[in-house]
Amino acid sequence: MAYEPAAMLIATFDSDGDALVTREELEDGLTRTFAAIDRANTGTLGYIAFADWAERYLGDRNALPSPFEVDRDGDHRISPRELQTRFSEYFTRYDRDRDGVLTRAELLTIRPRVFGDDGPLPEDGKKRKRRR
Ligand SMILES: [Ca+2]
Ligand SMILES: [Ca+2]
Repeated sequence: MAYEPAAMLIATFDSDGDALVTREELEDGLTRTFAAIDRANTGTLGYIAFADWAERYLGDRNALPSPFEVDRDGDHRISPRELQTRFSEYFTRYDRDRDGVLTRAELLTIRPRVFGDDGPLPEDGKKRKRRR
């Protein structure tokens, strides 16, 4: 069992301590992390600043999501909306029972241990189509 970096970050956004994360808590939490890195208040983060964000909040500069998948319009800047959109997708993927709330169990990734199989790739491990 493991927590993906994005799942770990989402878990920290539980602001009322009930160990559940709502979409509202997710949005508020992301807004706070964005503002903490965007100290100059420019409104967007370049890829270097995004790596700073990832290092601080995901634990590693190369942790997923990558800037390439977050930067939907490809302008090499990460806007708050782009960050919210990417994490909204994570929320949808993790919310297995579709009740709009993430439990710790839903955030946990359980990888079956099968010999010769390194487990299912998370959705984000595969190449994603840029746009549909
Ligand atoms: Ca962008
Ligand atoms: Ca749920």
